[in-house]
Amino acid sequence: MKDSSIIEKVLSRRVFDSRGNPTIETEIITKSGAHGRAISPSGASTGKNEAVEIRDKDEKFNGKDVKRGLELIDNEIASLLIGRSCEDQKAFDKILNDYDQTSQKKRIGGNVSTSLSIANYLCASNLNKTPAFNFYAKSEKLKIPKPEIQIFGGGAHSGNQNSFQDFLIYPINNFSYEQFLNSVYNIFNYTKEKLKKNNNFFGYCDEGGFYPNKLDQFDICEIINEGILKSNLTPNQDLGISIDVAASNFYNQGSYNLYNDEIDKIDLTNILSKLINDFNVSLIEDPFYEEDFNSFALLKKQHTKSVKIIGDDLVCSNYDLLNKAIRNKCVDGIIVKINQCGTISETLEVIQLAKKNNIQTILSARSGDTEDVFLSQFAVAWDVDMIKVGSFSRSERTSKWNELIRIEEKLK
Ligand code: 2PG
Ligand code: MG
Repeated sequence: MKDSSIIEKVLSRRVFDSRGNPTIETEIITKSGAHGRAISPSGASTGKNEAVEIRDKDEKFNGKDVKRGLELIDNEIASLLIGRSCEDQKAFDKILNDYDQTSQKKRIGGNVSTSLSIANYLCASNLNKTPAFNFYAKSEKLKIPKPEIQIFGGGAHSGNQNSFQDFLIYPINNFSYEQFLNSVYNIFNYTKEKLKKNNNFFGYCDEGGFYPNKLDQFDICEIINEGILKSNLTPNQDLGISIDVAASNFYNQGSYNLYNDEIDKIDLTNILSKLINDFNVSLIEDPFYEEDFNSFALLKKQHTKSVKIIGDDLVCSNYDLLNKAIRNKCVDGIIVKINQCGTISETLEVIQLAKKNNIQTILSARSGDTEDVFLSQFAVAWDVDMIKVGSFSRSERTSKWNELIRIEEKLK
């Protein structure tokens, strides 16, 4: 073990995320002064099988404070990490998991482990004087993954104003990153003007996209299609439309409450089929309740040629659940979120398993995110297929799109 890689200090503090909620920031510093710092993001429409956050549940910050997690780091975990090498990420993450000993990080807290694990990874990259986008790179030829950018938001991110959670666009054609961002700018602004003109503008959701009033999923997709055409592009040829249904959010005991209508999974399948057939939707995330593997598989089979089915809450970046989804032919791709499993090592294992089985990987931010840009860097280093960090407004979102602009410059 190089002396310079030995961890000397583990610092922690309470900071605030993009919803203004408390969250954990940690710093890992080695003897030689190498340094990594990371903030834990936080989801709102969380999957049942995610690593759980530990929060204080007392009066302060409406029960959302993270003091207990900070005390855990300072009083118990820091001493387990100090004196170890930051360069052995697996050993570092094993210490966190050995301390925890639960299946969902209930003891250590997914928010504690995520922040520490990422800070350590960034520290090792700093020690090696290698930018994080190139650190332990998984491909010879680094590239910017396809971005998925939100135009409309909904579900848990908008006070449930509209039922589906995300309506996004992504490049199909061989666009440069710059060209794609230019079209997103046009479509985003076209949408804003159109909503205002028709009195449908209600607000901005947690990830910076619009949420309208009096518009359903078909109206919303209609506007996105119009926006694409107005930018002299063709839906389904140049740009794809994708949806995160986040169906668990409006599911209750066998039925789905869509815009206050109780419907069953057959009705929901019909709605999704219409979006695929008539509204150019070509990528659908979490179309059904997170435990309904069969319905995922059925929809995938019905529309094999025209749509890709993506699992987020279904898989929760969990190795065993991904294996189950692969066995049951449920998905073409998965959302990967570091804090769903809680460490870098587990995230990389999931990505590896996905790649081995030809499953697309989409690295994703959370709806409560921060100014940190490590996600853009990791997306390039880990050679994921796509990246999804929200919309084209709010700095915790644009910071990540902007970081990809900087990385692209360096890759030329
Ligand atoms: C999702 C994410 C990010 P949340 O469902 O894909 O959009 O939302 O972070 O609230 O789980
Ligand atoms: Mg999702």
